[in-house]
Amino acid sequence: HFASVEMTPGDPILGLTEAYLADTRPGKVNLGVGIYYDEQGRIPLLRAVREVEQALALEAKPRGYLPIDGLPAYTQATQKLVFGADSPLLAAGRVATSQTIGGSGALRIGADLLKKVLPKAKIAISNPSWENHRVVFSAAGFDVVDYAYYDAATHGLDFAGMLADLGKLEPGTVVLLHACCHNPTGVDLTAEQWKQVVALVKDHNLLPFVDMAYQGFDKGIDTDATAVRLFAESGIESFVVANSYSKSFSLYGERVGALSVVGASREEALRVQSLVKRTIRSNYSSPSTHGGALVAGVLNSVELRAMWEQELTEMRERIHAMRAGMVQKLAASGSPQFGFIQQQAGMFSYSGLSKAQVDKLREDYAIYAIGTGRICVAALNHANLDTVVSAVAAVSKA
Ligand code: PLP
Ligand code: TYF
Repeated sequence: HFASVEMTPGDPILGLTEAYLADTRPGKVNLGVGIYYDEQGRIPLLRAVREVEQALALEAKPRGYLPIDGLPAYTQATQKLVFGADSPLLAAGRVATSQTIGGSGALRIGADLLKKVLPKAKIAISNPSWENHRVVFSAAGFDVVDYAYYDAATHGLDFAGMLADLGKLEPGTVVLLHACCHNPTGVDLTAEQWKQVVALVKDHNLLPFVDMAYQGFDKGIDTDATAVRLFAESGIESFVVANSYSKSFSLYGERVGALSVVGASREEALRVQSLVKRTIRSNYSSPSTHGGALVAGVLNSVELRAMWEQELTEMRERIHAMRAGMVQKLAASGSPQFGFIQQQAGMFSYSGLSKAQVDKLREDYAIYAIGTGRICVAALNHANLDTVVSAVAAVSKA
């Protein structure tokens, strides 16, 4: 039956981790995959999460099925985090939120939902974007086009190009926007630029699909949700948000995310939610119990929520410190051209290193980065920073 199956190319990011793990050189550094590591180079288990986990273990609850759209304590807390506790949209009952299998699951359920509602619509993603955006929306049957985003000359945003491209899209086109900490570039919009994008999207009757996988990783929980809050205030009838707790709770493998669909009214949101549930049912029936219980346990406790916010702040500030340290040390090593790394936000930086330079980093220095030049600055620490800096300085002079 499977004789005709050919090898399908694997995920280049996850494939790089396999190569890294197989590397026996001491002092190797993995700047490939987007995971936050602490100062000791470990994936943290947050203190607030551990508290809930210990309490859950003592309770030893039975594991029945969750509702198709997840744990209500989880989806309600998620809505408040994403839209703001005082959001008029929430008060009006216009947001339909479902627990999903990570942010990736939210993207896929959202894609399947939109394909049913708008079968002819295309989706526009940034150039470049997280490669899985193309993979997921193509798999759901979408024609994927792109809009200008990154300007290699400035290592910043091509805002004029972005507005021009968005302005050319047909009404009804879905526009995928990264809320903050753009993956892979680290280049974000200012609040002022978001206002212009929101106005354009509204004017041209485009459908925004906001992907928020890094809330709290740049400036803070509310500031990082500026795009969502501006769409909410804009009077736009409908938009979609996928959010993920993988990074903000350091719960990668628990697969915790959510899909929120904003409708024109409470009644419309209820109808949309019934279709979302049908879509989830036809994919995987219902989400898993443990990860959602952890996040809900933290967000619904005043004390644990404060503890989590403190830990999130520590992660964010550590990333900022590593960016600053890298830029400063590179300048001191005779490579002052990397100042832009400090302006970029979140876990990633498009370093401007070429494919040949990235290959040299891996082959000669056991430092792993993505071929596009993307590095994960959240994997830097005081023990590996000097190694990385001297290698980057060496390959950029060669
Ligand atoms: N969206 C973006 C931009 C991401 O970088 C990620 C990273 O993993 C995701 C979505 C998916 O999140 P999750 O790991 O929760 O599926
Ligand atoms: O971009 C990254 O590195 C993260 C993690 O198929 C990731 O978003 C990478 C690839 C993938 C799933 C998650």
